[in-house]
Order: sequence, then C-alpha cells, then structure tokens
Amino acid sequence: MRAFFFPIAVAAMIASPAFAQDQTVEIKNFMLMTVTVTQGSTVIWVNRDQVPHTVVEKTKLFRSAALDTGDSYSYKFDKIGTFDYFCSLHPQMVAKVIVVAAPVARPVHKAKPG
Ligand SMILES: [Cu+2]
Repeated sequence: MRAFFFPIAVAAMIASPAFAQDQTVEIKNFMLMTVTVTQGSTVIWVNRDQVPHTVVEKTKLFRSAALDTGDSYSYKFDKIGTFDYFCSLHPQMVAKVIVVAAPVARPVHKAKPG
C-alpha cells in the first residue's frame, strides 16, 4: 500500500508562491491597468495604442517620457505600498500599482524516511 504516500517536498514546491516577478502592462484603448506585484519586481509598460502615452506616478516617484507605439518604460518597485499613476497626456487614464511584501523564504522540510 506504499503507493498512497506522495512526496511531500514536491507538493511544497508546487504550492510555494513566486518571489519578485516582473510584470508587463500593455497600454491599450486609452486604458492603464492596475497591477499587484511583489516587492522588488519591475513593471514594464508597453504602449499598444496608436497615440503616445506616458506613465507618471502621482508624487513623481517615476515619470516616463512620451511613449510612442511599441515603446516601453520600466520601473522597479522596492517599496511596499499603493502607487497611483496616470497618463500626463490623458489625465483620465488612471490606475495603480500595488506592491506587496515578498514571501519569506522557508526551507522545505523533507519527509521522514520511511
Ligand atoms: Cu495617454
């Protein structure tokens, strides 16, 4: 009946959350996207519209130049928090980047040998 025992370490690996992960945000149809990333991640914005856009944080933490079609801008988020940003050319375009704590790394305990 030993087939009932599954390796615990494998299950733990599958369940472990991702750490800092870069995320790409497409700017389309005059819309910015709200994204949630872990601390230390880089967000990359790519303009998919046929008009220029910018990404500017409300307190000027980051501020891109005008992005033409296909241009991109990236910013690394080292601080936890909620960052409101907008397009300076179209101020109705608003969204947020929400930065959450990266999970603490924990060693995976091996199952006791049978
Ligand atoms: Cu815009």
